[in-house]
Amino acid sequence: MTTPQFPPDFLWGAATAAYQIEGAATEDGRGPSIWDTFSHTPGRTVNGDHGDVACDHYHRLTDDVRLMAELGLKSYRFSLAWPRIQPTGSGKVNQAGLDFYRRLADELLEAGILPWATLYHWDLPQALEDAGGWPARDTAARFADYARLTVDALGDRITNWTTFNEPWCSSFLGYGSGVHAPGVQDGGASVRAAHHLMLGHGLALQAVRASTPEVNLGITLNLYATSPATESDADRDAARRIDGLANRFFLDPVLRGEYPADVVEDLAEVSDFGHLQDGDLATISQPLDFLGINYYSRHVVAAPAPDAVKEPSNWPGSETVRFVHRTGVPVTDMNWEIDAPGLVETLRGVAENYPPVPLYVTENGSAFVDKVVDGVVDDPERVDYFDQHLRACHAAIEAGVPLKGYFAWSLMDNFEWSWGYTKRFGMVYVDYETQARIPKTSARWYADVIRRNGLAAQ
Ligand code: PNW
Repeated sequence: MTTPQFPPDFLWGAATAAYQIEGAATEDGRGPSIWDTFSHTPGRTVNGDHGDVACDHYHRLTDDVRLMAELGLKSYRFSLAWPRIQPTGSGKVNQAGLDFYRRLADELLEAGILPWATLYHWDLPQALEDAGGWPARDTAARFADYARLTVDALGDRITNWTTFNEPWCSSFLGYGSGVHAPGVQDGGASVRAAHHLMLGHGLALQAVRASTPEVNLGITLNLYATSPATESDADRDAARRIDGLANRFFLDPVLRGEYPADVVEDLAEVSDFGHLQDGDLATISQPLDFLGINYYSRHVVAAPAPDAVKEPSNWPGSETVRFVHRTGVPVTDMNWEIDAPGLVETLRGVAENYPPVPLYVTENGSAFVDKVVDGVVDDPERVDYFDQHLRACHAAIEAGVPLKGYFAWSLMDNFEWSWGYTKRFGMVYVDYETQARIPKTSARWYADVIRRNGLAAQ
């Protein structure tokens, strides 16, 4: 019988992102972002869903913080909408935008909850996209300005800041396959976007440290356990490619100041890296105070079929690699395989192969079809998902991984990007008609875990 206990200062949290929950898309001077444009373009999201209202969190902040306090959260990870703070992405600050996040931080602190802020969770001001977006180098400089002025304004009460959430998604989903905003399908542009996102991260670290040196700074990457479908050389090469693009293409520049040579070679047809300038990799690899890892699943991959045709893809240069499902492995409502050992593998992989840095799981969670029955939402599959993955976190800590905290994705059901409101990741159910919040069984369960600082006997 095991009853895993976590270290006394382990940071228990839950996460959300601005566009997914706030709503109030045109209020108090907020400018349009690429996600407003994208979601209002017919055919881009399921049912044409958009974030105009979402969970109406912008107007329900006080109630939502009370809910977090009831769950006993030690920390809350949220993102700031750049277009609330700089409606066109540069120049004059919109005071009302900063005020909203100042109020959020104050209410959290009042409730004893540590604010954990992300500066960019995908809502690029549309004006900056019109000027070239992430494939354009100047966007990195605009981001550093926004980061500096925001942390200058709020760094007295928010001490933990993440530059970017998942640059893999912003670059390869946004500019490669186009399934995310801005919906561009151009492999070369996606590689430039990835570089400029990382450059923006490095420039922001420099700018913020020069101006508000006392805050902790990091970045969040979405990492995947990756394995070949069989032990054949061809499948193993496919796995190397996908591990390269999903994981090492971001980890290596940020933590080691270099691009992985094999991935650069895989990308040769797509990009000559002419956008890479002297000094960029030194800028990108500024020391971090922490690394955030979002973990959801494992990629199991196989060599391309002989007749495979290249199409716009999340995987530039490796467009035809096949993603397979193992038989008998359960999946979530996203059709993502549930693979908790992959989280141990991922955490150990980072801890063992890169310079030491405190780690946080900044997202982990699952979508399932939830139903309200007699006012109750029972979600045993989600409880089981969290339980397995927290056991994985515990195993990683036992193995010596410097894992300092865990944020469940998500605090509440929300706008799941191109899936709109059809996928529910929350521990709290949201009725989008009434905006009622109903804590699911998993929320009660998580509150118990936090209270005990550990898991129950198994
Ligand atoms: C992450 N993929 O997104 C995001 O950080 C969240 O905003 C999101 O709600 C959550 O995971 C659940 O999806 C991802 O296609 C979206 O591999 C797509 C992918 C990965 C992460």
